[in-house]
Amino acid sequence: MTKTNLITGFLGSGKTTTVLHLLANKPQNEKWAVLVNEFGEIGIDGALLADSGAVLKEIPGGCMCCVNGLPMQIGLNMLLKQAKPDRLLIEPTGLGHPKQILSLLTSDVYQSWLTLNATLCLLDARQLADPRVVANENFRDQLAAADIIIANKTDAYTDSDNLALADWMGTQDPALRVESVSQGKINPNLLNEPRRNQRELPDGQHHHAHQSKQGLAALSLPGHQRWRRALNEAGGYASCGWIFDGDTIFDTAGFLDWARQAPAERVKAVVRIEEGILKVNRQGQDLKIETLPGAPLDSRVEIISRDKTDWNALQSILLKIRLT
Ligand SMILES: Nc1nc2c(ncn2[C@@H]2O[C@H](COP(=O)(O)OP(=O)(O)OP(=O)(O)O)[C@@H](O)[C@H]2O)c(=O)[nH]1
Ligand SMILES: [Mg+2]
Repeated sequence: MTKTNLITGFLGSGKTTTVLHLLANKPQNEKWAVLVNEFGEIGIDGALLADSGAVLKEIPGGCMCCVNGLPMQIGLNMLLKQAKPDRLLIEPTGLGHPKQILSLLTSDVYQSWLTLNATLCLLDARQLADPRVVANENFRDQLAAADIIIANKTDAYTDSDNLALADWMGTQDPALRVESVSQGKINPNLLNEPRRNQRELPDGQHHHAHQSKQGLAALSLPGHQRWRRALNEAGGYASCGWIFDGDTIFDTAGFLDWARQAPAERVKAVVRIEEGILKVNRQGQDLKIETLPGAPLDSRVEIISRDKTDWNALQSILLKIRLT
């Protein structure tokens, strides 16, 4: 039986950071797996989680309910039945609704394969001050479906964020466990807490543009194409992702300027630069930049925005800052 936890939380709240922290503290003799589903079609979290010591399966392109059909189940089956991990961490997209994935995990098919432990929901309390986030059904239902709330990014909270968090907690069941952390540094023992939450959730927003989906096809670059892009749109958010071939090298300073200035909630990238690999992860003003030696198989860039964005203008700059 694979001990399984769902790590939920709204867009950019720190799910992948938390998963990386947990993997860094994994007991050496245990085999862990991570299933990650992203809103964007290109899929960057897999690259951010690469080489972190887990068996990784990435399902890009939408919320779990849309991929609930085949890719999600194939990914889950592959991990459980072939990899047979001791533990499985599932990171659904921050823009998705938790109901379908929870129903799938508690369905008969998986009862002899996994034990569903506590669902941990990451919360960036600064988002409680954003009416558009608070009104978002996915944001609310992720919190409602959780067993433990992880108030993350406490290093960045102001007094009013702390007050907003205390006010929000005042509206919840007093028994609800809330842990405050930064950089997702939770106590790994939280993964052993049981799943107790039995709340009936509504079905959730389902205004997805299924017909525009390109699904897993967007992951590869056919023929001699140097680059391509893929779009996704759902629940008031839109994403544009680009994938470039392995020979494409970006100008480091130019790329960092582009990533800092792009008018978007979220910018994620793993690209090739002259010095090696550049990883960029931006949520609002939170920005993480890493450089690593080596060359990635391809370069991937993804932007998520809730306001109308001129993707072509962003794209033309991106194309100009290529060195090759
Ligand atoms: N200031 C601050 N930034 C943080 C903290 N934890 C994570 N971040 C930053 O927040 C951004 C988003 O973190 P991720 O872990 O990628 O968030 P996520 O929930 O996986 O994002 P999505 O998968 O896109 O929904 C990154 O730039 C992180 O470096 C924290 O405790 N404090
Ligand atoms: Mg993530």
